[in-house]
Amino acid sequence: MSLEHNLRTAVHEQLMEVYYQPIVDAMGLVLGFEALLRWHDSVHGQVSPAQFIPIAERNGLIVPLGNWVLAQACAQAAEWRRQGNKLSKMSVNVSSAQLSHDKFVGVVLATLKETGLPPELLDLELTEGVMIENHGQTQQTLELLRKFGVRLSIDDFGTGYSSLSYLRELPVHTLKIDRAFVTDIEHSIEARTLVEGMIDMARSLNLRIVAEGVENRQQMDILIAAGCDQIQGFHISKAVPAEAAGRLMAVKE
Ligand code: G
Ligand code: G
Ligand code: MN
Ligand code: NA
Repeated sequence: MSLEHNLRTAVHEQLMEVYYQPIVDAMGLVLGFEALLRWHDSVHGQVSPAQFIPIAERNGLIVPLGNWVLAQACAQAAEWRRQGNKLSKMSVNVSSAQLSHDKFVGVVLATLKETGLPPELLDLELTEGVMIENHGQTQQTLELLRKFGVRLSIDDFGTGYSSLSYLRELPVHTLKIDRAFVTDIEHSIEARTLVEGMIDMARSLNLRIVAEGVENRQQMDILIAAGCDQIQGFHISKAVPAEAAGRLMAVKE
């Protein structure tokens, strides 16, 4: 059977799993998590979302799949908080096709209501390309989400468009610096200067900054010294199942 056929079955029968990658502050305390889809197919084995998300975006499955991830992640975050964990955000990736779907805002608000997660704890990650898509619709959707208190992040920052003028206008709370800009900062003065410039710029715009793909202590130290607020990457942890993620939150309120 084709990957696409199996994907359809997996989405309809909810055979996927949501894993959680921690995001920590400068002290290494877990602030929150990024929800990341994982799929183990009986024929194709472990299939990366980098492979199946583009298929789901083409055939429309991304809408039910994305709604399912959103519901899982919000329910999990709300549950962790009920258990007394201090958790300040749950980040969920959102594709262009989801954002432009006319029911998206309604689905987000209904999910928050059903799970009881405060909107300020939900962080939606969108790429630069998605954010600046120029249907007026997109901008309205983003403004509306912000009005309801939901947080927005620019994912893979620095890999998309070269014009930065949009940054001042978008209702964005956080920049996630793509891991391509973190690689090598402990060895290359040029790489380090570039990432420091990105952090300075984000700070001057009053944006929170997450560095992605942080793989060792030296990188983390350099980023924190440069003013980066939040760290994500294999140095802290890869994405893990909910139960393991729950154990990473040491602090109780
Ligand atoms: O975890 P990593 O290999 O696992 O993810 C690969 C890519 O798939 C990343 O670009 C990530 O943003 C994307 N991805 C993972 N989970 C989701 C999801 O639930 N929705 C969307 N739209 N993208 C996802
Ligand atoms: O596009 P997005 O940022 O959502 O993608 C997240 C992807 O990055 C996932 O595939 C995740 O597994 C991967 N990832 C997370 N931390 C690291 C890291 O420290 N190093 C590398 N190479 N990949 C990472
Ligand atoms: Mn992401
Ligand atoms: Na990213």
